[in-house]
Amino acid sequence: MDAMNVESVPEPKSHEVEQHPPKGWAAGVPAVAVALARSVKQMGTTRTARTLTALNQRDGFDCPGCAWPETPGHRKHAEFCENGAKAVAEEATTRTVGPDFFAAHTVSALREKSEYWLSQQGRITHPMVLTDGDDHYRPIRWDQAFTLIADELAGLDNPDQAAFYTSGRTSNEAAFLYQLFARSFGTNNLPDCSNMCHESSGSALIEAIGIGKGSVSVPDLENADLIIIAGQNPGTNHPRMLSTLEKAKGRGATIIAVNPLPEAGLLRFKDPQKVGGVFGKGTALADEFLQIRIGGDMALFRGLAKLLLDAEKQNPGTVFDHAFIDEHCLGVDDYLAEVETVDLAEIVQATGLTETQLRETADRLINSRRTIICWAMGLTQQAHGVATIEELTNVLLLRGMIGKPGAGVCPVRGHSNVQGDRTMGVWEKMPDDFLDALDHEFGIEVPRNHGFDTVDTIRAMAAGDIKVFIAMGGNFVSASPDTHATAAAMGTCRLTVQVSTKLNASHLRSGSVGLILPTLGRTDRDISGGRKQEVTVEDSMSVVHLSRGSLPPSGDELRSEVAIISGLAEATLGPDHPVPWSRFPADYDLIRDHISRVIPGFEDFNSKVRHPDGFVLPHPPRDTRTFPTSTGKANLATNPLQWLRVPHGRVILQTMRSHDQYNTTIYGHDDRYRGIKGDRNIVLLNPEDITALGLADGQNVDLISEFNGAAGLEERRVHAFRVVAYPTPRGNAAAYYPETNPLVPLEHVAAKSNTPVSKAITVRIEAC
Ligand SMILES: Nc1nc2c(c(=O)[nH]1)N[C@H]1C(S)=C(S)[C@@H](COP(=O)(O)OP(=O)(O)OC[C@H]3O[C@@H](n4cnc5c(=O)[nH]c(N)nc54)[C@H](O)[C@@H]3O)O[C@H]1N2
Ligand SMILES: Nc1nc2c(c(=O)[nH]1)N[C@H]1C(S)=C(S)[C@@H](COP(=O)(O)OP(=O)(O)OC[C@H]3O[C@@H](n4cnc5c(=O)[nH]c(N)nc54)[C@H](O)[C@@H]3O)O[C@H]1N2
Ligand SMILES: [Mo]
Repeated sequence: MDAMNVESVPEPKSHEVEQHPPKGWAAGVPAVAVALARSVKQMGTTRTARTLTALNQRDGFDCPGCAWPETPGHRKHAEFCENGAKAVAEEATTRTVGPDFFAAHTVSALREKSEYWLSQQGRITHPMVLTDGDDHYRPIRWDQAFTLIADELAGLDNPDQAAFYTSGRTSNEAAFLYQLFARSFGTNNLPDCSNMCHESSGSALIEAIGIGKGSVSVPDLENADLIIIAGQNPGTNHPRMLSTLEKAKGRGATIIAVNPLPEAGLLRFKDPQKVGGVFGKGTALADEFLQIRIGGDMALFRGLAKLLLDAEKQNPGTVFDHAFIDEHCLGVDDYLAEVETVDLAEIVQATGLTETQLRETADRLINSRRTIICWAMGLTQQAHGVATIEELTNVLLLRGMIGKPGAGVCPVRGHSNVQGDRTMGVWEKMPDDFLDALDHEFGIEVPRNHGFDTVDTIRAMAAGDIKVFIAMGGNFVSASPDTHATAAAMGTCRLTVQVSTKLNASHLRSGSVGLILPTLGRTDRDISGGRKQEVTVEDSMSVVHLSRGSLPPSGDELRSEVAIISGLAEATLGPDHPVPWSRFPADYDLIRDHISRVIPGFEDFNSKVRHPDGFVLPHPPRDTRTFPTSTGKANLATNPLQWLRVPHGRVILQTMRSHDQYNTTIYGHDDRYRGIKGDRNIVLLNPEDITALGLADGQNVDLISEFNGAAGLEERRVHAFRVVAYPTPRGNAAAYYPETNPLVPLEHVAAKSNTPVSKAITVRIEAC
């Protein structure tokens, strides 16, 4: 189909890295130019125009880029950002990967290719199978694929030998059917990408306020006095958030960025959709940049709590919201007793900030009537991530900053429907009332024991306890920690099945038998039962709305996720199963009707979701200051203070996204805002660390992670990374995900949430 198809996407020559000083501003004209150039390259001009005008419009499709919401009532023409447009271009590409491609490439040869090369080959067009001992994927008919899977599932000793992974792009309808299928089959083994993402936020917020979702809306942000953005790089990962922040700023909000790196989007922003943004200097977004040491955030919020407590003691009744605390909170006395013991010198050491910065930030908190704290992976992917999020929630609760306009918690989600997938029941430990509702709705009996999350699935695979692995999207091998261990674990399965849009490394690390099932994406037209089917998604602020793809699919063999799950369920559970599987593909309204009777907040789903802006799900703390926790109150957790000490001669490494990738899908090699171009195997180090470690800028090194596991010191190595001098704090390094995932120990996980610690790996550096 496209001449660019197979061989012409070159691998970049390694270490041709070009470095420019990091950019002081984000977006602007270059952003629009890059977005358009990439779109035209992937799909040509006509399809580009058609696609970008339908993006995030009321009658268009939801951007597969991120979960940032659209402003209600204000969806404007061309509501897209550079990285949303790139995400769309990658999906709507006219390049294809079909049987010819797989005939031309052996699996062993493809294993040598980078994720970038694999990503750039295009959309998968046919169901393919890799049988034991073969080195080529070969075409297989859909019905044969379903029978093969059904037979393997039927042959298991028990249903818990199967695991059903989900990535966060799956629609609500598909997610609901998928978990229903897994549970009807008999297991709660539903690991998902969220286990590696915002699980720490969910764990902390469910305990603290009774619901694992953010409590603010876009208008809340626009009307806040103070917005703290910790451990998040919105200029790259949630670019539309910058417009919201700009608006907030225009109304007088103060913005504080808490990050080890001076990320462009946090410092200054040029809105490409405004004349001023095109020609002017842009808006300075952050009023204060707190360059924190990796893992220092819990100490920061504990230190702020101590300064609030001191101020409250000096002027009783002026700092804490006593009426709110008395009516709604538990655990305040214990928490404040712990806060009392804080030594500010330790906070300074843990955070790398000055006492003046801490005092100024505390004053800003005290003077703000409406405070919002936003966060993402810099906080969640830490061993003490849950405690850190509990701590920041405590600070908000002391000030009564939940359940009133312009204030609250704002965990900024990643994948465009990761929050919706959870609402639909994709979680290994859904509460019993949800499971009871499934039983009642369908006349079935689903299991109650908790299933495996992502890390436990890998452990179980390695122990030989998972025989069939099914993935609804994602790239399990590359996104998970400990790449080599995870790849080996996948290899122990009898069957691995991946429902995918694009080729990735997980397809090349299958079980004895591997299946790839090609599916429609968010941009694709979905016609079934003689009509155009629509799906729904939920954004980061609990707004549910429709998404309608419009592009002609890459081939006739592609099927919707709904059709694939229904076909699979019918083959596995038989025609007499009480769930009417065969009726779903032709009528997504029917799925929504079931959802409306199972999940609270979805009553009248089909009519509510046809409102132009969709509808907002209930959130008791936000709506009525009620806290559906085990105690019925908001709980302030008391945890011992935790922060990271850098061992002598080592650095703490965080693994993050460049400006030119979507998780494991690599678009290119231009991390524009950080000024790094041409290579992804790089490690950012503070210039003084480079000297202290006896290294030189530009030198090639091996990175060796050191982890004290159950059996003693474990070492993991990646080879030939280039040292790049960068303004990161002393003792703190940074490198890209997924290239550095082989360094993340499978056993190094956050307490309570079991999230891999991808932002704090102890690393030794050796010249190579
Ligand atoms: N274009 C694009 N958009 C995306 C994605 C993508 O890959 N590409 N991925 C999507 C997904 S799934 C997600 S989860 C989100 C991720 O969005 P982010 O969380 O913004 O993603 P990361 O690149 O992991 O960035 C983490 C940020 O935390 C900082 N950080 C690291 N350690 C610490 C720490 O200890 N403390 C503090 N305060 N900061 C720290 C890093 O310097 C970095 O700025 O983005 C979503 N949107
Ligand atoms: N070291 C390190 N590791 C990390 C992270 C980190 O910051 N550092 N971040 C973690 C986070 S936050 C996340 S969310 C995970 C991401 O983990 P995943 O969600 O598993 O990974 P992705 O790279 O987003 O998955 C990309 C693949 O999804 C498929 N796909 C895309 N769109 C669709 C669709 O509409 N339907 C279907 N069925 N398939 C589709 C394509 O085949 C594509 O190759 O990675 C985690 N891993
Ligand atoms: Mo994520």
